[in-house]
Amino acid sequence: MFCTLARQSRLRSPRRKVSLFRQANLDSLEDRCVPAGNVQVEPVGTTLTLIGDDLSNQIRLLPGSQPNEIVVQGDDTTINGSADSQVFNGVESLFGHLLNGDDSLRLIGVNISSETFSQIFVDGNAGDDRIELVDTSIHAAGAVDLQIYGERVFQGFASGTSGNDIIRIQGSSLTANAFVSVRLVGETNDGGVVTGGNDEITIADSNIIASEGFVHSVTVEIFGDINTSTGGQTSIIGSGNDRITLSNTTILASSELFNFSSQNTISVNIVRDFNNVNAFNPNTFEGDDASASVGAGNDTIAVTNTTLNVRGVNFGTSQTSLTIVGDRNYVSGFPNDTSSATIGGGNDSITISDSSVSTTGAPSNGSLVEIRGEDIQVAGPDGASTTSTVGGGNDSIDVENTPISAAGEFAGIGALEHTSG
Ligand SMILES: [Ca+2]
Ligand SMILES: [Ca+2]
Ligand SMILES: [Ca+2]
Ligand SMILES: [Ca+2]
Repeated sequence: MFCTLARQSRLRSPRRKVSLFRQANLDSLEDRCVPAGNVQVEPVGTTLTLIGDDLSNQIRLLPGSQPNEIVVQGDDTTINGSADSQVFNGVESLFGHLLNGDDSLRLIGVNISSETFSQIFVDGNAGDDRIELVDTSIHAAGAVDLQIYGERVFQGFASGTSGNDIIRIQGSSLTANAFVSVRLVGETNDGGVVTGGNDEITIADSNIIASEGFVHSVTVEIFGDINTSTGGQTSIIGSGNDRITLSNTTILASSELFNFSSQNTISVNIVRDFNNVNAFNPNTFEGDDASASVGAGNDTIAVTNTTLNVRGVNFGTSQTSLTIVGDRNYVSGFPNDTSSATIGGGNDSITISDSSVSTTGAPSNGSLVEIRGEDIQVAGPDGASTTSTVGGGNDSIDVENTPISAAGEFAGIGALEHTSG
């Protein structure tokens, strides 16, 4: 899909015996999506802002000679108008908007640490974007907040994009002494159109850890598509063939060093397609028709070789929860107005294997794994017309070799809830 792939595979090719015909094809492919343009990179306090342009920008963020030093390298893309890489010191947070074009932003081997708070926010915007953290370490004494969006589409912004994005956290470490929050979203769509929306979202070989403080909380949210319509809006996402993978990863909230901690929790939520429709129009304070639809697609969610563990003594509660939802339709109606949410058919699969979910250390401990093929909530007053539709297909849910356990002095509850649609 991406120009980067086409380019790299050609560059790595040991032999260059390519027929003229094929050469011409490759060249035309590259011409269509050749990296270009300029990314404006500016430090604002300890935050590095990266703003692309409407061309296909391709940049790498590489480590400098010391922690919190970042080398920004453009690949056929200029940085602040220059073809040379540029070095920035004292970086604790990143804020990126890549705008139109098939953009690539990759952090490779970057090392950031903060005595307070670190936030990494990247929005690929319209286009088929690739956003990656590879072998990267982000640590903060307080909180780490990572948010990556393939695009955030609105009625008048980024609408019409194909939105086939790749978001990948690979071999990386996100750690804090209190809070770690990770939010990876293929697309949010508030009243616009996404023609494709086939996203690949991966967390692999990584550590997401809150420990060594007084309160420990880890939140991971992965959404393929979030379609939100209020009164008067129609939100459309195309095929939505999303692939979401969480593998070989440790997610830990631990108070082992401070046994007077009050709360340790882990919450992991993975939702593939989510339509949220409300016929109330917040601008007019009246009702209006509203609809949201995600097209058919063969989606997969796989959680493999992954550990979710809350541990260490505390005086409050410890809880670990893993929730996986295939299709979620929430519809709220308004009298005399029509609101509908539709998710097309497809052969969807949800797999959890060779993983564990465990909670220990508090007086009361809970471990909950909840898998829902479909999660539907429809509410409407008298006179409202509300519809939720989820297409058919051969869906499968498999849970293999995944112990769920909780143990405590007073209470320990481990549960697996399982509904398929
Ligand atoms: Ca883009
Ligand atoms: Ca761009
Ligand atoms: Ca995008
Ligand atoms: Ca999607």
